[in-house]
Amino acid sequence: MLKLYAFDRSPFGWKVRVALAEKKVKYDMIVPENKNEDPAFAKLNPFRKTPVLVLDDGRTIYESTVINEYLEEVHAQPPMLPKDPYERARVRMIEDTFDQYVYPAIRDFTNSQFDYQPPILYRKKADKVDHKLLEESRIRVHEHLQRLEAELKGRTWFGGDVFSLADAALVPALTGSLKILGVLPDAKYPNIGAWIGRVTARPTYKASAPKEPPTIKEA
Ligand SMILES: N[C@@H](CCC(=O)N[C@@H](CS)C(=O)NCC(=O)O)C(=O)O
Repeated sequence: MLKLYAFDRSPFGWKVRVALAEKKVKYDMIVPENKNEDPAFAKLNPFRKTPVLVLDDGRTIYESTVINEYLEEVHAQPPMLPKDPYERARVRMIEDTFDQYVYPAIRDFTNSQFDYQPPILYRKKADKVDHKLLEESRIRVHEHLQRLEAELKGRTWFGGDVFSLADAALVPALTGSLKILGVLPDAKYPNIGAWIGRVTARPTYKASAPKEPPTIKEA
C-alpha cells in the first residue's frame, strides 16, 4: 500500500490527502518523528519536507504539486484536471501561485501575530507583534482573495465543472487557516463562501481534514 509521510495539520499534506480521497486511493499515513535529524527521512526527501509519497516498490515522490500530478496520471478517475489545455493551464496557475505567493502571505500574516507551537497559535503581546508585516501581509492576503473570488465567478469549482487539483490545493487555506485566523468567511467574498459550503459538504472533506486543527490562545 502507498505510504504518505505527512503531518495532520500541514496544509501541503492536507492537499495531497484531498487528492487521495477524491481518487479513492488507499494509503497509510505516517507522521515522521525527528525528520530533521533522522537520516532515514533524508533518504525519503533530501529537502526533509513533508509530504512524501512512498510507492509500493519504495520509490518516493515529494513536493505536493508533483505528488498530485502523479496521482492524476496514475489514477485518472475522477479527473482533477479539465480537458481543455487552456483550462488545465489555468488550474495549474492557481495551484502554483498558491504555493509561491498566497501561502507565504498567509504564513507572514500568521507569524507576525502568533507564536506557533502545534497545535496552539499563541497570540503575541502587542509589543511583540510585527505590525508592519501584519498590515503588509493582510493586504496581500486580501488581494489574493479578490483574485480567487473573481476566478470563481460563474464556476462551481476552480476547475469549472471539475473539482480540480487547484481546488485541492486551496482547501487547507480557504477552509482551514484563513477560517481559524478569522479572515473567512467574509461577505466581500460570496463566491468563496459558497465554494467553502460545497467543499465542506463533500464526503472527501472529512476524510482528509486534520483531526486536530490549530486553535488560538489569546495572550
Ligand atoms: N513546496 C513543498 C512545501 C512543503 C512544506 O513546506 N512542508 C512543511 C509542512 S507543511 C514542512 O515540511 N515543514 C517543515 C520544515 O520546513 O522543516 C510542497 O508543496 O510539498
